[in-house]
Amino acid sequence: MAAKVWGERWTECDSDIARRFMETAARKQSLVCLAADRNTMAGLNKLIEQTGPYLAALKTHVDLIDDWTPEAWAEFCSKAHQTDLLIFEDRKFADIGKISQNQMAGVYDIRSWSDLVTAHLISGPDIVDGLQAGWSDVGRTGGVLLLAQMSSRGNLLDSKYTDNVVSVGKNHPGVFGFIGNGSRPNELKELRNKVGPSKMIWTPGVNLAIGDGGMGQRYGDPKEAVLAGSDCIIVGSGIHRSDDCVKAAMAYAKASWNALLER
Ligand code: S5P
Repeated sequence: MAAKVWGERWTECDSDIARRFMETAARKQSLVCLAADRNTMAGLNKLIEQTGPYLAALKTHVDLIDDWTPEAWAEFCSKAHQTDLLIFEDRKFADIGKISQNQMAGVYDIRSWSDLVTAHLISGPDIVDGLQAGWSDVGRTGGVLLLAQMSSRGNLLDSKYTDNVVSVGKNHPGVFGFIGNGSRPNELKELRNKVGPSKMIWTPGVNLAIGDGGMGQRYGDPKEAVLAGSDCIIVGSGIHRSDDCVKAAMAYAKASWNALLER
């Protein structure tokens, strides 16, 4: 099933974690990664219990949570794993390699529960090795998503910067894939051409409603993003701010899955 729907992404893929994601997505018929941007443990637990069956991955911002404790977090992560979700901590690491390795530990101990993390490449390629060393310090493996584009207006990731990120990440085994801008299908198409078929492109900045978000967030249509080359739509407020989160999660799952079949 996964091989058939994912086509060359499956055959060219160089990552076990990406294969896991593609299998989950095919089984659940959803390319949705939920951006679980709620600030209480109760809110997060409720959200994952309701929407888990319609998601292919879970994205967290662990430092947003007011009542965070290691125990409550462990329980939340085990709930995510029971629903077969990769856990993606959107930490946007940006420091030198050694400090990034150490930041994988600390109070939140991200290395022990995350399968994926985001990083900016602004400090140079050693950040990827630093993050990989973080996982290997606790005998785990994970993948790095490099920010090649962003969805927010006025961001400084211009096309030359994108090219540099892609040329470092494209052949790096520690790089799971790239964050692309889901709000601009044309930019995304260009990114897919640069990246080729072997790495993932995951895209925030998508919403089924028309119009942009607050504070400079730009939105595009999830179907257009997948047709342009996105492998996973990252959806936050479109689901967690909806009056009916389950219905919303199902709608994003359907839109993304149908778009993959069309692609
Ligand atoms: O360029 C980006 C990169 C990311 S990872 N733009 C983004 O919005 N994100 C993240 O995606 C952001 O941190 C948030 O968690 C999510 C988008 O949420 P939404 O509510 O706008 O859908």
